[in-house]
Amino acid sequence: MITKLTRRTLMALTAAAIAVPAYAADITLRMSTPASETDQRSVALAEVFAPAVAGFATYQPHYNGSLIAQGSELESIASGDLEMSITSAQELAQFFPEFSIFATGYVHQSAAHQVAVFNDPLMEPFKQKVEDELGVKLLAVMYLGQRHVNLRQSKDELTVMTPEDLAGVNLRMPGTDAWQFLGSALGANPTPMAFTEVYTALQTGSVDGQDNPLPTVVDAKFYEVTKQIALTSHLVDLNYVAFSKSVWDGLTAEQQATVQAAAEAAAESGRQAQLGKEAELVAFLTEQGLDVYEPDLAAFRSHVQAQYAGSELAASWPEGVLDKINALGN
Ligand code: KDO
Repeated sequence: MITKLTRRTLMALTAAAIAVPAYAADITLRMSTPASETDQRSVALAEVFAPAVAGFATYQPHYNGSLIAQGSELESIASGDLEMSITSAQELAQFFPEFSIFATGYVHQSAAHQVAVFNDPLMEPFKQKVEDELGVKLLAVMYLGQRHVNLRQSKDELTVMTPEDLAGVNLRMPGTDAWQFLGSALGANPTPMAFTEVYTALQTGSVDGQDNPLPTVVDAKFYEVTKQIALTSHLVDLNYVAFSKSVWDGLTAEQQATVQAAAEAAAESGRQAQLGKEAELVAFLTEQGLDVYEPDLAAFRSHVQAQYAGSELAASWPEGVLDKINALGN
């Protein structure tokens, strides 16, 4: 949990970083992510973003959390030690609790809904706060996909139809409050763990399962060490292309426009690729011997929504924003 002191320290660091503008002629954009090089968001940034900005900046990606540990990327951008990351609403909620609204189960309905929300005026105060207080610009929304429950147990050993079936299941979730809340809201026993540790934890049985979209289950090879996927679709998950404001402020207006367009184009390319993979991977996973099936979605939705209603997280959501998000959906 980030303390108020830490947040004040970060704001001071950010102010210091902003005071030293980057030189637009020779810019290296270090990007750190826990994702692999073959993750569709990584591919999109390398193949679409990097060439678009190559005239004035060198894009330098670092994968698998090899430069900065998962969850520390925003602090690193704020302190001037990193230029870019693929951040999450859950990570932003560590600094600004109201971001938990975008990390809440069964709120976003689709990739298109995410884009509509990100481009809507409702998002402006959220973006502005991150920029002003953390020195991070959120350039575009990336689609990670529909998260599902992926377990070591076979379906014969444990069939997951309702949240009650997850009672006592040690479900790895990423290590922030918003993620842990979601794990509990699903009915499971959430265990915080960095993404890069998950394969081994599943292999050795130190957790019973994890939740991620199908393309991640395949890319990270979690299917090798698990036996079933209950298609709970509990979170249509997103990330943001996060960019250092101090670097941004050192760019010319034309370069800023190029960076902005490049981030949006990469996000769109990654979104289409990820949607394509989601559509085809049930067949692949079934061929690998996993049981992939749909539980009682109404039971999961109503249980999860009931956990958020009246919660401390929900108390941080600005008045009327949930209604606006819902109105932008179906
Ligand atoms: C994960 O740790 O499960 C997660 O899916 C959380 C996302 O916000 C994102 O950071 C992602 O990992 C990494 O990019 C690895 O795919």
